[in-house]
Amino acid sequence: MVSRERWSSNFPRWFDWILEEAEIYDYGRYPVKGMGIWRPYGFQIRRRIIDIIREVLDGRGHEEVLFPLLIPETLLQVEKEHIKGFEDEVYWVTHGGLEPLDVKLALRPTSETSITFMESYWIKSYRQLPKKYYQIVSIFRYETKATRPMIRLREVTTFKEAHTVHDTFEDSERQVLEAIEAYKEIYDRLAIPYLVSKRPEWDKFPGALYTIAFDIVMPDGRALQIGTVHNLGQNFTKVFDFKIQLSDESHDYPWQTSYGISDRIVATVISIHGDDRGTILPPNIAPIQVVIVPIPAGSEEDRRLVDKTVKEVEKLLAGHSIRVKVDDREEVRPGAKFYYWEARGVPVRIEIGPREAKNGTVTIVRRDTLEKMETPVSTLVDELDRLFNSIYETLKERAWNYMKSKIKRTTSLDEAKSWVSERRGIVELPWCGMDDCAAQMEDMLEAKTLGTPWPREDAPGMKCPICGRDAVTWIRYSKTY
Ligand code: P5A
Ligand code: ZN
Repeated sequence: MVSRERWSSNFPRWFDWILEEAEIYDYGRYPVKGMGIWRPYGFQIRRRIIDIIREVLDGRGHEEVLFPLLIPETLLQVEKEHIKGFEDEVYWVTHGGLEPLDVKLALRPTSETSITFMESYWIKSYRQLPKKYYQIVSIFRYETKATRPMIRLREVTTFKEAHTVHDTFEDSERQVLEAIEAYKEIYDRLAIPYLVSKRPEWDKFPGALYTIAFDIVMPDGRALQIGTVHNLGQNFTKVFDFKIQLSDESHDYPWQTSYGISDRIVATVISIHGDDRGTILPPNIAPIQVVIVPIPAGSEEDRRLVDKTVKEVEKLLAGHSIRVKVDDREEVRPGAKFYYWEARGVPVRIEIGPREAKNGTVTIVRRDTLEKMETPVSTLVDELDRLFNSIYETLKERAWNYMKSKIKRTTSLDEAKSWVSERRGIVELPWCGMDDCAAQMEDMLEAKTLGTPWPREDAPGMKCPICGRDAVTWIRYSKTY
């Protein structure tokens, strides 16, 4: 049993507590490290998030596909930077039964190689482009940093990977922008804030020209990368000798991008909207949007009236496609039920006692502010509609304000150092653009660089705190997950 923890003061423990308390995800019991189990309540949250991802990508012309889990070593090792980046993270299948395999098979750590290989058969002409594929699958990475539920897994079970092909570099650049817009839309719909950075050369995706990353600040002040968009250039198409016919009849290697998000997006929704009582789910992804708790009191007749009203209200809401649940457990007292559903993040609680039943009203409690109000049943559906909207807006604004308060722009290395070491969030310092200076700042701050603001920002009149030269932009640092 993980004991209840405060969200603000001991976030990692709080996260373990909520996954267990709300029966979202079982982690640490299954006898393979880095692999967790989605329990029914968590699975439903995850499914609704995946629905949003699909809607956003499908709406922007992406096509869903499904590739094999196994990638032969001969494919995986074609792109040199790529295999160098992943070689110490790959799980290998070496046997089929008792027979050693001729060619080792990797459990995909990502699918650039297998997808590019097949695209070279399917795509012959610029007329077929742009092409935008995606799949939502498990990937495997033998992570050596401390594994964590949903956040650093060895089996990433909710890996959405998009892969696109273009006839020109310009079109791949346009695709990077589109991917960033698509991700913003996904995060927005989950009320998740984000900070967009261009990763430094040494931290880009293996095989990419450059990487744009989305980060958020978790409640413990550490940054978590929640998504990345890569321009792959012609790096993969060249090594797979994948050529297409261009509009001027010539032949050339096409251009690619890829972008991914993972289980981390679920971890983020649960965490960023939490408080000491548990999580607070945005109504659009909450498996249960309204829980009705009958308040038993008064005479036998009163109780019957309450029961009848509860059933009527349940039917009314279900009839309007509101995901409603009646908690009619007799052995549990109302107070314990409140606690139970608050931890699970149900956005709205309705209480119905004899007084409400007689008046034709219900008492509504919103999970985000814990405000109480009484509403006539006759206008309840409209009221809930308004409330769901208001809860979403409140969560979003709260999360954005929280993140903004965790980002500090400063010219002083000392101030930056105390900001990150006290786990207060991300710092931004002026930077001359030299890798050496960025690396020195990493050492001095004992923090990782997230890279530079995207879109790019100037730092007029500022000096690099390491070498004293004119700063060309800002650079971000933080303790990270
Ligand atoms: C883009 C999709 C890629 O793999 N290939 C296909 C590209 N990019 S990435 O940055 O390496 O991963 C995409 C996102 O997945 C999350 N992530 C993880 N989540 C949980 N556990 C892990 N071990 C893990 N590794 C990566 C990150 O959010 C990352 O941005
Ligand atoms: Zn410098």
